[in-house]
Order: sequence, then structure tokens, then C-alpha cells
Amino acid sequence: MLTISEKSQLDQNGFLLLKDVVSVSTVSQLRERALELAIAEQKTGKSHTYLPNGTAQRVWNLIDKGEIFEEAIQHPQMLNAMEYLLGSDCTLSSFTVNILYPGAPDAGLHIDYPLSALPTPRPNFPMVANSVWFLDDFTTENGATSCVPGSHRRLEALPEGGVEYEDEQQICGIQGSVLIVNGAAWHGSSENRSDTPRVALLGFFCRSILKPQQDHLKIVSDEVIERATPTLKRLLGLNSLPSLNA
Ligand SMILES: O=C(O)CCC(=O)C(=O)O
Repeated sequence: MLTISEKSQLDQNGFLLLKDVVSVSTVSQLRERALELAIAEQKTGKSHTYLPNGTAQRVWNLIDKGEIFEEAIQHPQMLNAMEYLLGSDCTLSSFTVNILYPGAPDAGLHIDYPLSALPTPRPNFPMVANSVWFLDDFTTENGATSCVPGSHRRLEALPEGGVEYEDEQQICGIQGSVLIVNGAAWHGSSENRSDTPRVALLGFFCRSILKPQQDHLKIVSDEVIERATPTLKRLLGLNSLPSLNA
């Protein structure tokens, strides 16, 4: 369960840093696997890189890429926060690795899919939320996620074009922390001025009535779906399928 103070931070600021969520040994295994997957995808020539000079990289569909990710996405403390924001039947929208290599520039502030595609004013309750898993210490040097406190209440469109906000905060923390961000809060990764990659996982969730960013029931193998716990089955969307009544 979240504490009253944690709920209040989510309500007021639109984000919450949970410390000591993931053990040191699990962080180290997740980080090693994340980097292995990133390198393997680079070798195929089909990796998803972005930001100038390909200085950032995503690896998609982690649920299908190792049991360690199946377990991670069911972490009770992180899921409690998601269920507080999105309802106890919320589902997984996507689960990815996000790596900022040295030299990655500030990515700019954004709100999350599909909120940016909705007409304004947007709904005044959370629709989607992200969990940013710190597989490295997040520092002002290596691209710690920036957030604008209270911006989820600004239901107008996010101004375009590198606007800077005096109250923008970089959320720094040690390895094993998880940052929960209401998808309507203005946020984004910042510049990696260090000489090592900043490795994160992004566990992105949505209300069960929304179409997720990835169609897990098509892209996750039968083997993983068959062995999934009831919680994982629900997260993959098995409890929120459209009616098949003809
Ligand atoms: O990696 C980060 O610091 C945040 C990334 C993010 O917000 C996103 O890709 O939606």
C-alpha cells in the first residue's frame, strides 16, 4: 500500500520517487540483460535508436525477453502505485529498456501516449503512467528524468519548442529506485554528460479501457502467456478483451 504522503505526492506533483524497490542483485541482472539485448539488436541492424546520432536506444517487448522481466513487472510496490493511479484492473501498455548513451542530449518535455493525441482539455484523472526503473544511479550528469511538478493539472496542450520551466526538477536517485510518473505530467530524459550509459527500464501502464501501446497478446509467445501468473495475465490484457459476442 502507498502511504498517505506517497499518494499526496502523486496527486499534487504528478510523480513519486520510490527508493530501494529493487535489490542490488536484481538491478545488476536486469542491467546486464538490458545491455545484452541492446547490443544484440544493434548487431541485427534493426535496433530502435533515436535522438541525434542514435544516442538513445529502446528495446521493446521485454515480457518476451526473459523471465526476469516477467517477474519485475509484477513488483508489488510499483504495481500498488499504478493501481492507485489507474485502477486495480490496469494493464501493461509497454515494457522497454531505455538507454541514454554518453552524449545523448536533453530529450525535451512530453506527455505520454496517447494523451498527446487527445483533444484538450484532457481528462482530469490519470489515464496512463510510467515507471522509470533506475538501473544506474540517476544523476544531474547522466540524464536523470526531468519532471515539472503539478503539470498534470495543466490540462491545456504542452507548449512546443524547447520551453524551459523554472520549476523543472531532475529526479536523481540511487540504483534500484523506481520513479512513478503520471503520463499527463510534463517529463523527459535529460542530457547524458557522463562517459557511461544511463540504463533504465520503462514499465508503462494504462487504464484497462485503453488500447495499449503494444498488443501483448500478439507479440508475447504462447509459452510466456501459458506460464503467466493471474496478475501477469491481467497485465497482458487477458481480463480486458473486447466482447466477442456476435
Ligand atoms: O528515460 C527517461 O528518463 C524517461 C523516458 C520517458 O519519459 C519516455 O520515454 O516516455
